[in-house]
Amino acid sequence: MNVKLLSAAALMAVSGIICVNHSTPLLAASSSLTALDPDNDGTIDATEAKAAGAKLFAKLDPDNDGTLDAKELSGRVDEAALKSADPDSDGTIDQKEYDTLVEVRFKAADPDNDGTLDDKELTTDAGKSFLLLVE
Ligand SMILES: [Ca+2]
Ligand SMILES: [Ca+2]
Ligand SMILES: [Ca+2]
Repeated sequence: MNVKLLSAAALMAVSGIICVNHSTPLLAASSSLTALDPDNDGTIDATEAKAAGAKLFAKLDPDNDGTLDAKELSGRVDEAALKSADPDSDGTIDQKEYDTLVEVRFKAADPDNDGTLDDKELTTDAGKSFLLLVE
């Protein structure tokens, strides 16, 4: 086999790999991403994050009094985070404070600053912290 044939074979192999990746994007995406990505573009944008956050907020607040306390947020927001997310210091997080917290964690999980979270960004520690607020 001469060099030209070899490189042609390598090229075919590479394009074959790319084709496989393109045909299976949904299999590669995490279930989190799929669930949080209604427009199905493979990333979570700020609007989708806010909508998912509002949905979880309602789920965590079954008595519908509009606030979440430390107990309702346990495992998602620790004491220190709750304090910093509670500027009116009433010990609970209301929907507006929750929105802000989602926004803060969204930005922290978006180091490339393109305004969206992709599958890779969601697997980082910051990404996981963000997911705790939206699913
Ligand atoms: Ca999306
Ligand atoms: Ca509050
Ligand atoms: Ca990003």
